[in-house]
Amino acid sequence: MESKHVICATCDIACQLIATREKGEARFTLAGNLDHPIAPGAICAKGKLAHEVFEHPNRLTKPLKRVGERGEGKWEEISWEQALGEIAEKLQGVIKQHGPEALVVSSGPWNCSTESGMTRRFMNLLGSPNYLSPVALCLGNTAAVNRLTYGWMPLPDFENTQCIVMMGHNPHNQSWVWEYIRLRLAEKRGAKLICFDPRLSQTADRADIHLALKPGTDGALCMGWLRVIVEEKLYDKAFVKNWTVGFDQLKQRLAQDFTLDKVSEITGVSVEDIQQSARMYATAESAIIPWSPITDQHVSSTSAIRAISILRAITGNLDAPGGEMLMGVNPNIISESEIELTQALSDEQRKKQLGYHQHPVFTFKAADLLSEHSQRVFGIEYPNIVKGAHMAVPSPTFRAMAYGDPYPVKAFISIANNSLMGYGNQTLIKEAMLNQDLNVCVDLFMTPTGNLCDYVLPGDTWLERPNLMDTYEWSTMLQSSYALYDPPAECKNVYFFIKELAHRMGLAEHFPWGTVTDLFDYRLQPLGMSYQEFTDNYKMKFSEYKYYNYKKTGFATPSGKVELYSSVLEDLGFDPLPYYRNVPEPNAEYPLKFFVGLREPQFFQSGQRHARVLRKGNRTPRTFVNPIDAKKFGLIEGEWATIETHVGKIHMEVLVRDDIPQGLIRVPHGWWLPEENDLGAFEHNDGVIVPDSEEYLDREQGIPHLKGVPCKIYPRIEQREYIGLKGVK
Ligand SMILES: Nc1nc2c(c(=O)[nH]1)N[C@H]1C(S)=C(S)[C@@H](COP(=O)(O)OP(=O)(O)OC[C@H]3O[C@@H](n4cnc5c(=O)[nH]c(N)nc54)[C@H](O)[C@@H]3O)O[C@H]1N2
Ligand SMILES: Nc1nc2c(c(=O)[nH]1)N[C@H]1C(S)=C(S)[C@@H](COP(=O)(O)OP(=O)(O)OC[C@H]3O[C@@H](n4cnc5c(=O)[nH]c(N)nc54)[C@H](O)[C@@H]3O)O[C@H]1N2
Ligand code: SF4
Ligand SMILES: [Mo]
Repeated sequence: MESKHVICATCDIACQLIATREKGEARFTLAGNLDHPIAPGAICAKGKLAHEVFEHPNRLTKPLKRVGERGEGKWEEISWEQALGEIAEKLQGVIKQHGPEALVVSSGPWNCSTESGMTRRFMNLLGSPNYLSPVALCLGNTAAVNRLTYGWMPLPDFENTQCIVMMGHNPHNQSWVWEYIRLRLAEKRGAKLICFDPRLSQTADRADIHLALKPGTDGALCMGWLRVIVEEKLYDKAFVKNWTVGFDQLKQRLAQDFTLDKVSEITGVSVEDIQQSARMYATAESAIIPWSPITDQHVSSTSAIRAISILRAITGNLDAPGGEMLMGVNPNIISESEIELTQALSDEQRKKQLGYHQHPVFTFKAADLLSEHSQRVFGIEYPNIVKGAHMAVPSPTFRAMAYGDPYPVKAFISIANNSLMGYGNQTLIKEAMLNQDLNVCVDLFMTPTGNLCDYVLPGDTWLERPNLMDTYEWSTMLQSSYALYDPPAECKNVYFFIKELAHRMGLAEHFPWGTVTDLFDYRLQPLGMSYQEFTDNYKMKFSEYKYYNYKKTGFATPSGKVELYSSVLEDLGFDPLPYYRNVPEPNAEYPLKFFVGLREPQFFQSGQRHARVLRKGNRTPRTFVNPIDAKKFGLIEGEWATIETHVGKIHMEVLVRDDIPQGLIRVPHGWWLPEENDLGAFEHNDGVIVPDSEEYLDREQGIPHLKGVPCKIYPRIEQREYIGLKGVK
């Protein structure tokens, strides 16, 4: 029997799987690795059934060139040679006329991870600062905000901790299983669990304390915790004295703006529950607040994430056993950040980054204020932690693409990202794409984004490519993955696309690696091994990590300390202390709120909707409504309803559930119907009803609010026939 290890890249958690096949068999069988040192056995249905998803008849196998109007779905098959030649020529034309900043690339951070920083290398060498990533709405923005406080993004020490705080975040056996297993093992060991969630989620149901807060109010609840911890002197006095700046200002802010009665009013959590939970967290021997995507998607995300990072720091949990580890980049591999050649981008071009002036926290404007400090502590000026650092801001970028303000953007490349559906204000993104001279995407399937493109290029899958993964510059773990098969027909690796385009744009000398394996050989030079040797010898490799590094190096902030009062935010012209802000409250016209989320067990984000094997468990987009609201708004389980905000409307099937509080409904992300002629992205995706005007954007980062937007819901008026699963193979 043959056995090989692979990394699943269907979602972003990267479970390590074992692929086995008997002699003579064509296909490998995939299973979780029971010997995994941290998350034994992790796998979900999406990983297990990857073959069915990837061998699907809808898989793109040849480069396609648009022959009809954009969106009409008429294509001709062309060669890579022709596609690359024409794309390069058009891109050169755009750059000649409008400058390199007229190119925007939106790159899905995870699935194409074998590009190893090449996309940004290409852009930096060309001179475009306008790299965009959907991690702006996920871990990327958290990493940027964490850096403001203590210079890096911490990794929770699940294995040694005594207390875990889950802010909404709800991993389970079909969602981020790798993390779920670590969480369950910690719970089994006796670690306490506190959960913030408006709804009774699986995690909330197991928690020692469930705080059923109102959506969007996590930041305020954290300020309530800080108030209790400061007032009751539950903080680590020596750490605060020696390693922080701004404690007195923080104390004053808490005293003035965050009485417990006020926090209770904002959050809907009782004063006693705030006190009891804060004490449980602060007095635990060690505690973690694992990153939560929920606080990435609030109108006051920056403040919420800052409050979380301050909690970690003043309770003495930074870089401490069972706390939050500040690891720095992996010393065994040339980091993506180094490969990206960020220094090649001139100051003049950096300042043109879209969003730089309005919402600077994850743009170059903030990164430039931290670069010398990162260099001092971690030996790297521009760490691109989780591929979300120093990037352009989505809303200003799509506005520039649509309206040419502040300057024209005329070429758009989308790599392993369903860009049309993966940000706020989908109507604007469509307008933006329609106003381009060139739209290109690289994907496995035709998507609503691809449908608006001029060229659609066929990618390879994680079963078909080698991979090396260094946790997106976040920790010192390195994993490798074998390619089990050759990619079918004309399917190619993202590295191939970038390299070939770069060669045609006059950048050949900077892309000397023939294949992605050559590139991995280069990246592994610090370890003195080739990719093949590494993969034959290791499934994963950890580098030694010692706690309390900061005692030797200080923190990678301007003061060298943990900045409770952020000098970077102050320099950028924002409030240096966390504050609370929310979107407008429901009113007579929009009496409810919706949150985007509760990930679909069967799919990753907007993916896999074409695959019957997964769709049969989840046929249609479904909103969850409380029984009282269902009655009030005339909704019937199993029938279609329309959900409307002041920017758009979409349609979903109704599911009546009593785990949703009254006044709040759930809208899932990523729904379209590949089997329908119009693909359904404008009928069903959350992005259509997510506003991106300033009152719905986080001030400091400009990301949209997904957790509690005023809306209305009513039975669908014009019913429509869907092909449904009949059309799904
Ligand atoms: N409106 C809205 N936007 C969101 C979110 C939301 O809830 N609502 N969630 C945000 C979050 S949390 C995240 S993490 C991001 C996720 O953003 P992404 O990870 O970019 O997810 P998708 O937008 O679904 O696009 C992924 C695309 O990659 C393709 N793909 C999959 N595997 C491969 C591969 O191996 N090679 C290639 N070439 N293509 C591949 C899929 O077919 C799919 O079209 O989106 C963010 N954006
Ligand atoms: N099967 C599957 N797994 C996935 C994904 C997928 O698409 N499919 N996507 C992956 C990705 S990229 C991400 S980012 C994660 C996201 O996954 P999670 O972090 O688990 O997020 P959700 O599943 O959207 O929702 C989790 C909970 O947030 C609660 N919630 C809603 N609003 C708020 C609020 O304002 N505050 C708090 N505290 N709670 C709130 C909801 O009630 C819900 O129970 O899932 C990952 N795992
Ligand atoms: S949770 Fe599922 S989809 Fe995500 S990496 Fe693991 S097996 Fe793959
Ligand atoms: Mo995410």
